[in-house]
Order: sequence, then C-alpha cells, then structure tokens
Amino acid sequence: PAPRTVLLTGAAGGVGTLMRNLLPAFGYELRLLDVRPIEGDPDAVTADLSDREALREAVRGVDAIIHLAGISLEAPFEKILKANIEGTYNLYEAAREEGVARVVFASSNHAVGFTPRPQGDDPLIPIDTPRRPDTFYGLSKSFGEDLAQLYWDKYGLETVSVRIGSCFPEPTSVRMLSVWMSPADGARLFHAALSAENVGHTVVYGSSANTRLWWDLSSARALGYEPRDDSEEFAEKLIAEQGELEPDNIAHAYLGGAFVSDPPIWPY
Ligand code: NAI
Ligand code: 15L
Repeated sequence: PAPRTVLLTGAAGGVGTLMRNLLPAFGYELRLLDVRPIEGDPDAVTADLSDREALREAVRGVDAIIHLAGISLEAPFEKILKANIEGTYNLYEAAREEGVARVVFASSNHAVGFTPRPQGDDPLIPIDTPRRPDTFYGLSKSFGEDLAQLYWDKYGLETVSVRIGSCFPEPTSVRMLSVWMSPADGARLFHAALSAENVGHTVVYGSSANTRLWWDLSSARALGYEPRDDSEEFAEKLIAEQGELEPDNIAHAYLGGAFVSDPPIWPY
C-alpha cells in the first residue's frame, strides 16, 4: 500500500516549510519534527536528533520518514558530527526499532561537490560518480548515504537518498541555474521517492529539468519523477547581475560552487 503518514524532520527549515505546504496535496498526512518549535501545529514534535527516546516516539506508526533535519551548511566538525552524523544514526536506529519501511534522506550535491562541473560538450555527471565531499557538511551527507546502504543491506530498511541541488523559491546565483530544484519539482520528487516500489537504497540527484543541467536525472526519473520546471527563465537576469561562470575561478569550477573554498564564500 502507498505510504500515507510521513514524519518530516527539519520541518521548521526552508525546505521543510516548503514541503509541509506542498506535500499534503499528494495525500500525505505529515507529522512534523524540529528542534525549533513550529507555530500553528500543536501536534508538531519539538525535539533534538540527539534525543533517542523522542525519536522513537516520533517515528512510531509512520509509514515513512523524510529526513531533512540537521545542519545545512558548513560548520565546525564537532557540530556536524553531533547533528548530522550521530543525529542521522539516531534516526535510523529509531526507524529500525519501530519497523519504519522507508526513509527519504536529504543528501546534497556537496557529497560530490569536488567533482568538476561539466563544461562545453562534457557528459552529464552520472549518479555513480565517486563521492568527493567539499566540506565536513558534504562528508556528513556521504556518511548518510553509506548509513542508508548499510540499513538496506542489513535490515531491509529502504532509502532514497536525494542529492539536492539548490531548493529555494528561485535560483539566486548563476551556478544555481544548473542545480536548482523548484519547490514544486521538489515535492514531485519526494512523492516519487515515497511511492515508487522496491527502491532498496537508490541515490538520485534532486533538481528541475534545467537547460544548464550538470547531472544525470535518470535514476530520479526511474522512480517516476517527471520534473516540470526549468531555471532558464531566470538566466538572463542572473547573468546580467553576476556574469557567466568562469573556468578559471575555483568557485565556478566544481559542482559544489564556493563550498570548495575554505571557508566557503557567498554567492555559491
Ligand atoms: P535549514 O537549515 O533551513 O533547515 C534544517 C532544519 O533542521 C532547521 O529547521 C533546524 O532547526 C533543524 N535541525 C538542525 N539540527 C537539528 C537537530 N539536531 N535536531 C532537530 N532538528 C534540527 O535547511 P534546508 O535548506 O531546509 O535543508 C533541509 C535539508 O536538506 C538539510 O538536511 C540540508 O542539508 C538538505 N539540503 C538542502 C538544500 C537546499 O537547497 N536547501 C540542498 C542540499 C541539501
Ligand atoms: C546545500 O546543501 C545547502 O543546504 C543549501 O543551503 C545550498 O547551499 C545548496 O546546498 C547549494 O549547493 O546551493
């Protein structure tokens, strides 16, 4: 049967707020969790990913989990370790103990951020490109993908790991023209990831069907995802403001944009 009740972790964040508005139209009943209180939903769970008892209670009875909670940018290793590495482990343990069938894991392009971006006629980056994290943040997403593989192989807990590009209402940099995932396409992709059958552990890139796309969306399409948006309508304005990407600029040369520099610099 199709999943109905879904726990959305990180529900107070940017993507969480977009998704809690968009996903109910696909028929899901959402349970929300975040360390920050969520106004307007008295049933929302306010809990930290370090609280294993709270996680067990929060996952009890749900059909699936969309795991967005965590630190979403580069940060000191100790913080990434606690929120993203230990936190994701704690969530998977709770899911395993409570028999939750599937997780949709918000991975990131920064798990492969040191991959050179395609230029000219270069082929699109395949989904099985070697992982090359560009930050401790990207490293934590690489860990999450491996954790997901372990829980599938050992316990039969399914995951779709979505290497999200940039999910914001609009792209705000020239790089984002290539990696942008419109919120509406994001909801379509999360729906496909929740409802496709027999996913085992599947890794997909998460973006719209952008004219300037850098990666291969076929593993996402194989789940039934049909993107409808394209960032190209924003291209003229962004390029006029920021100029084209330059091959010699280190912040323009890799998938991860300016996350590859130390420290990461805006705009990425
Ligand atoms: P965000 O930073 O706006 O939201 C993350 C949420 O997680 C926040 O509401 C925060 O309070 C919560 N959180 C942080 N630590 C927590 C903890 N220890 N326990 C419970 N909750 C905690 O990030 P955003 O942009 O919404 O991203 C959501 C997820 O998607 C993140 O995992 C991020 O790494 C991933 N992602 C997002 C991309 C984007 O374009 N927005 C791109 C690639 C990945
Ligand atoms: C991410 O992983 C971040 O969470 C998000 O804030 C954006 O920076 C995005 O990647 C990006 O690469 O643009």
